Amino acid sequence: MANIKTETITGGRPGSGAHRVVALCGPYLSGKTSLLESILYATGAIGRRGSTRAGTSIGDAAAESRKRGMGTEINVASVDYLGDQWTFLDVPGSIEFQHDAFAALAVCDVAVVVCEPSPERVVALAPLLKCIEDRHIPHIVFVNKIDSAEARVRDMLAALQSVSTRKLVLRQVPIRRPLPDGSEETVGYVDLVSERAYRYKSSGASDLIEMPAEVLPRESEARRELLETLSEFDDTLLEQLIEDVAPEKSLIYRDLHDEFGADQIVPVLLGAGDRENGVRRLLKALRHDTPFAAETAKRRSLVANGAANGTAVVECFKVLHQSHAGKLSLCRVWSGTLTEGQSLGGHRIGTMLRPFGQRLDKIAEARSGEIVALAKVEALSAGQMLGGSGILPSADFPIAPPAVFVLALAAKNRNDEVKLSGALHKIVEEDPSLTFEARGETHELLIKGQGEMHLKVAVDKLGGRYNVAVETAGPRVAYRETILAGAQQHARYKRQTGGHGQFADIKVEIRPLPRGAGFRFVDKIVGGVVPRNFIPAVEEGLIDYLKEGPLGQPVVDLEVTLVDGQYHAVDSSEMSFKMAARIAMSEAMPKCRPVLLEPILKVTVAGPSESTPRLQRLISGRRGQLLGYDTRPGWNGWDEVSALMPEAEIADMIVEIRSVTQGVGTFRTEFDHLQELAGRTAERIVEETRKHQAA
Ligand SMILES: Nc1nc2c(ncn2[C@@H]2O[C@H](COP(=O)(O)OP(=O)(O)OP(=O)(O)O)[C@@H](O)[C@H]2O)c(=O)[nH]1
Ligand SMILES: [Mg+2]
Repeated sequence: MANIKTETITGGRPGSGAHRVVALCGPYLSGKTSLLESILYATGAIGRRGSTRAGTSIGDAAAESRKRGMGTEINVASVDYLGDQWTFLDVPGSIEFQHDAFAALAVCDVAVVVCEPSPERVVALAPLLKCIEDRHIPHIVFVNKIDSAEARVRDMLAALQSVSTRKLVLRQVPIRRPLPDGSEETVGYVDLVSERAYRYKSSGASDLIEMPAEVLPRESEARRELLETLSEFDDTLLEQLIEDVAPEKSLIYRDLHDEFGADQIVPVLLGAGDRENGVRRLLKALRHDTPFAAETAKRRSLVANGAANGTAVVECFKVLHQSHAGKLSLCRVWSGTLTEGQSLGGHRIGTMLRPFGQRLDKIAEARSGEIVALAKVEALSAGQMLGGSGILPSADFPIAPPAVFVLALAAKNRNDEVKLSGALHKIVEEDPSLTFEARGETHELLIKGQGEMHLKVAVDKLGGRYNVAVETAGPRVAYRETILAGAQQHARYKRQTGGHGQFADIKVEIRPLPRGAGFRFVDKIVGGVVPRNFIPAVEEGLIDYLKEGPLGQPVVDLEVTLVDGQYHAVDSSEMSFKMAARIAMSEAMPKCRPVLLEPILKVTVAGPSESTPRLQRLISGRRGQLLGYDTRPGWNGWDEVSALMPEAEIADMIVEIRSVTQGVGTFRTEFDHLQELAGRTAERIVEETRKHQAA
């Protein structure tokens, strides 16, 4: 298949009216939504600047976000800026909502990584930078909250470089002023290419000022570093530096543009998003250097999907279910123009909406590059492309991270069960990093996600948006039991009630089998002492009993042999042999030294190398048996610790893992084996099971 035709895409130079998409990402509470607010204000899209703290921002207007003062899903807002259209995708920073960040990164032309000015916290950027670098997304680092920065910018830069495999290029140096208490405050910046100095204002564009003499030595040092980095990719610039020729500014701008677009360098800008400081500088950098949709489509090798003669191709990156609008598929148009009422690949395009925070503006057409919400295209979900050839999976769309936190969920009102299942389907479609599963063996509905907060937000949505009140509990462990000794048992079932009686008599031999063997039934009846047609009923009776053994758990790894029996020509029936089998087992099993089996999982915990010893201690503290550790493939400076751990210790383990890894650690599991469990823990489990079964 051919690549998406680049000529069908408008633009290619700033001011041509093209649509470009920016992902605003970065760690939890680094100031992305506040920065978005300032961008909207600075570009004239809103007349008053709200704040996330006061609950008045355009972003975070969803009830779940406002309640917690944090982002819980993508905020989308488009603006007009100097003749171009820009859509900003402001994503939640919490690692528990990371999948939304990855979805936005999949479709953006550029990423702005917003971080706090604290060198000790750069570790929090690692998972995000890894995703951005793996996908070769051109990105800018915006060091935010510069007003409250205590560390020096050069230390911040060094820390950032330690988590970035791309070369960082500082574009600005701060102008600082000493405060009476001996500390300093940042009052402006020098732009290292134009060599102009600016003073921040509490609101609005910064003032151009004369370069303060005291900042000059730092400025020339930083500028030299910038030029040296650029010269690594440009021989002309390298020669000029060697010959001590001052390079033309146009050459520097061109190098910055090209090497940024090729994902070779990462510009670092400074600012304070909540007060518009550095915001216009950021917008200008975006305007000049952000690749256009056609270049992004090329970077991703997006296939044409029937994009001939201007046929539109769109990619869905997020689904929203709204009470009034129904299903909305948030899409990026990669080529062609989409018009309301048209048919695309066999699907009717109905109402089209442009999101602005919670507001949805109706539009009649969506052009290439644009972000649009398509109403009621039921078949279209995140990670799919829709074009002339219909719906196809989008090849490089990020896969949702594996679940690391599990809860059992139940509707408070039994009549709500159908409603609950419908609501869960919608919530999971909105957020593929959330899954649910009905687990028959423990009779639980499990909801699995990325952490406590993630699941709490899901529970809030169930109550708030779908009106289903639910209660949650820790998940139960699927224990098993087995036997350590064998036994022989004779059992007779006999009833005489008026006419037809019931009669069955059997003799069985029980013996333990090795782990993993399951249940085996052996028939050794000779001479028809138990007629052929009743033997399956005996097996059925055994299996029925084994669903819950003497310790209250399903019984595994044993063999039962039917060795002898008797029957009665009139009174015997399948039913009576089934009963006899049950009686034999209930009498024999307590004598077979039953023992509890607990599931043991192979666990691989990943985190930055400096946290490895703490992760090992955490595992040992949770009855884990360490198997070893190694470097994490593809992750610079990260380790993976592997261990065998009881399932019971894993349900809430992520909370502790995050607390010793600055929030970035994670783990995956796979079932390994069942292991005998004795002693006090076993007694406690048996007692709890009895209580639960009695309830
Ligand atoms: N001092 C200072 N505080 C800021 C700045 N930008 C944001 N904040 C504060 O930082 C906090 C978090 O801001 P948000 O904009 O909600 O952060 P966010 O990155 O969107 O947060 P999540 O989406 O939850 O990850 C708020 O209390 C803001 O007022 C800034 O430039 N300087
Ligand atoms: Mg936010």
